[in-house]
Amino acid sequence: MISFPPLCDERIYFGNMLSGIGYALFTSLALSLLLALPAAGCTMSTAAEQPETEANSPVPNERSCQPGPDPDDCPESCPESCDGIDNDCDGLTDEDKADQECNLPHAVAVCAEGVCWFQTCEYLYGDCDGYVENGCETVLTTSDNCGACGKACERDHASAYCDHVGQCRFESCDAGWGNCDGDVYNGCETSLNTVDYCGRCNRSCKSLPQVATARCEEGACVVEQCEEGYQECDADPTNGCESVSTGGGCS
Ligand SMILES: [Ca+2]
Ligand SMILES: [Ca+2]
Ligand SMILES: [Ca+2]
Ligand SMILES: [Ca+2]
Repeated sequence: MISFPPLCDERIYFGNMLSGIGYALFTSLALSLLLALPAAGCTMSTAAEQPETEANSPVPNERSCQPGPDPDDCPESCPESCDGIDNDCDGLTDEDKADQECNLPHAVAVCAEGVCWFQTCEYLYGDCDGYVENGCETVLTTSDNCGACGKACERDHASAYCDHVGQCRFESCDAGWGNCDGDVYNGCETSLNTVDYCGRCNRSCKSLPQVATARCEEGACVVEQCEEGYQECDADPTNGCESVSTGGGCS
């Protein structure tokens, strides 16, 4: 088993930030981060500081070791392992091949100074439970984790879905509600059962012809009182009080 040291704050921040950026970008940034961490105040553990673990111990011989080139300096040659030792006797310690041992599910981890370091998550995966050991266990294309850990895909009074790239997509308004400001991020913010927005966004009961007062009932305008000299005779509120009053009622 390979041990993974706890993340320092800068690493966590960097990982979260990267979860919203393209994978191609973060891979290059992740490598630069590795080089910049000590100077940035993110103390990097060294093999000497780590508790005695398997990762810091000599690798057992069962890993297809063979006699080494030098009986004194390198008596046996083994596959390179992330342990601070030049296992394969090529003069390089924990070189690229050791990174392959730092496998975490859906995560990028590299070997440095004898220890595997969690770098960041693969695109559309998140380390949402905070346990490095299981890597980035959460897929970020669900309604509960859409693009980021814990970021729910919800819109007020509307249906929405999380798409294949972790973007929350507006779908449609709930009945009786309208997206009258055109902003899908606040969902369908307007009740469509008011005098100003009756049944749809651009229908106001206040602007009906020759109507003094009207109300909205279940998304339809209802004339309450006509302006003087007019009357409502055709039971169609959309044309307001369409008839000139003769004083004798509707004929
Ligand atoms: Ca080596
Ligand atoms: Ca995890
Ligand atoms: Ca809106
Ligand atoms: Ca009418």
